[in-house]
Amino acid sequence: MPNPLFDSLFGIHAGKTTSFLRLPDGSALTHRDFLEKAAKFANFLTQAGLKAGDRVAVQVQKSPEALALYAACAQAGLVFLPLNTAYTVDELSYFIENSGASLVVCDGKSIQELAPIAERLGANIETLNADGSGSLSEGAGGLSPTFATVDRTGSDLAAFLYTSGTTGRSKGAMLTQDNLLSNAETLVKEWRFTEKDVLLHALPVFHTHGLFVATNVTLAAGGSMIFMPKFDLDEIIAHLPEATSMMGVPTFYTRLLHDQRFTKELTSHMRLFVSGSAPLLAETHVLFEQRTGHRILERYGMTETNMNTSNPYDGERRAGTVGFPLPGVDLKITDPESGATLPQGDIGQIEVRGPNVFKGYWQMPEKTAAELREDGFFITGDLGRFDDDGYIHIVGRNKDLIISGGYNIYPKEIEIVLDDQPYVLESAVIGVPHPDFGETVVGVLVPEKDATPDLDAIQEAVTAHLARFKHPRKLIVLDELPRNTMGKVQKNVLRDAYKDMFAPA
Ligand code: MCA
Ligand code: AMP
Repeated sequence: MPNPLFDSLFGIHAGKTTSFLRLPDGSALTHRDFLEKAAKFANFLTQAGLKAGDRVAVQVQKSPEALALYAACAQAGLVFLPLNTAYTVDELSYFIENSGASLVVCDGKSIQELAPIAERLGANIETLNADGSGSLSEGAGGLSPTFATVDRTGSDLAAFLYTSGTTGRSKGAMLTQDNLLSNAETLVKEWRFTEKDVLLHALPVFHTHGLFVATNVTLAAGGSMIFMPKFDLDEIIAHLPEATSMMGVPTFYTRLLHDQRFTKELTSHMRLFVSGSAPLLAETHVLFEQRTGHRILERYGMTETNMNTSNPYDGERRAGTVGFPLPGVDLKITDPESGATLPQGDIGQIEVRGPNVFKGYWQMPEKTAAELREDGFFITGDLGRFDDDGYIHIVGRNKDLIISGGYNIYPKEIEIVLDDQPYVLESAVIGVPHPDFGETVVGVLVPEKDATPDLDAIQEAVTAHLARFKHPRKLIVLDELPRNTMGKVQKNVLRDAYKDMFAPA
């Protein structure tokens, strides 16, 4: 019975006794071990009553079992909904409620807080800990290591990824089997992945980059991964000699460059370094080549679209650009006001269309219609231009977004919390350059007349509501916000005023 995503990424490896996941402690999991774990989970999930199309919300630490749960959802036709481990209970409640998840899988440490929420929302709850233990593994342990794969078509939903927006309300991006599979297959070809590849995997597996790019590409190629729980400089340096390739956000590469152990010798055997999720400074690209002799391959994607463009594997990887549209992806630069395609070289908004582009936002037809045109073009909110050789340069954003260490942060979400605090009249949240994270969050507050907001209490309130990576690293109090003649807050003026706040001394 066909299930394109499961068959092409996982099923093809059935019975293989070659390593799929190599763990930092030296142990390894073969494809067969991995698929057996996945099948047991799939049996457990279906016996618990889950049916094709049901959503499974997952907030767990990175582990082989976390990945097996993704495979299990694919095999059972369930919609996998991975969630950042940094999200607070407040944030999680929204995702569980909005998605109508039938099952929540969380770390044992969160069960007390999440169980009442799951119950209120009518979802079951299971635990999966970083070491693979928990009620999910216990329940699945005695079940069959084979599972009759559930029939699906390419247009069926495979995953939801939540992405925030300018209104501060997160939207569930609905990704189909075809979206994920077409992109993985394209990237395998473009980046020349084969079964000989060993990918150093230090990204989280709850976002596109670590899950649908790094993992799916390795699976589609039949390669293996050195599966690190997180980015740890010492561990990366220790395991680089066993790898052929690595994918990371720019912070990975700037941190490596700051370490003198990261040398040409250490990387001479490597085939490929890929960067994405945030702009890689041309300066980092150049320093990396000087140090290692490798040119980082930069690509550009989004949660809603997976990967859109890539620098070439063969041919010039041009610093400061994101390369060319991937095969099958149409990309145009348009006038943000009229939507008309602009002449070659002009700066405008980037729109993309292709098999990679998502199906829309879950139960948000107006938001979908505002960003996804009827002819299939998705308005990315990024600003860019083609250069004379057809390379795409991303020059800015037409959306109020901060990217810190590869994580997206929508200022509105933070402003809503800040505006709600005692003695705060209004606020503006901006991103300023940061040497490690690329950008970081700064909150500007205007107090009510003759009042003095308590900044410590405000930080506490932020902590209660929002994931740590979204917290302002600095709060600034101003008498008023700069505004243009239309009354709109001029965030560019604020960004300019505080641009050197985190500059190295
Ligand atoms: C951790 N912290 C952060 C971040 N990460 N703060 C701001 N931005 C971050 N990205 C917090 C920690 O909670 C900690 O808080 C403090 O900052 C310092 O943590 P540190 O130990 O330095 O951080 P880390 O644990 O080493 O993590 C940094 C990291 C990580 C390795 C850059 O954030 C990471 O793996 N980022 C990758 C994100 C990613 O996968 N993005 C892809 C999205 P405290 O002060 O309490 O100690 S997919 C996407 O964007 C599209 C589709 C695409 O094109 O790929
Ligand atoms: P997300 O919402 O997490 O999917 O992040 C997508 C956004 O990350 C894009 O809209 C871009 O603004 C940004 N992005 C991803 N890759 C790159 C890149 N190589 N250069 C610049 N920005 C990027």
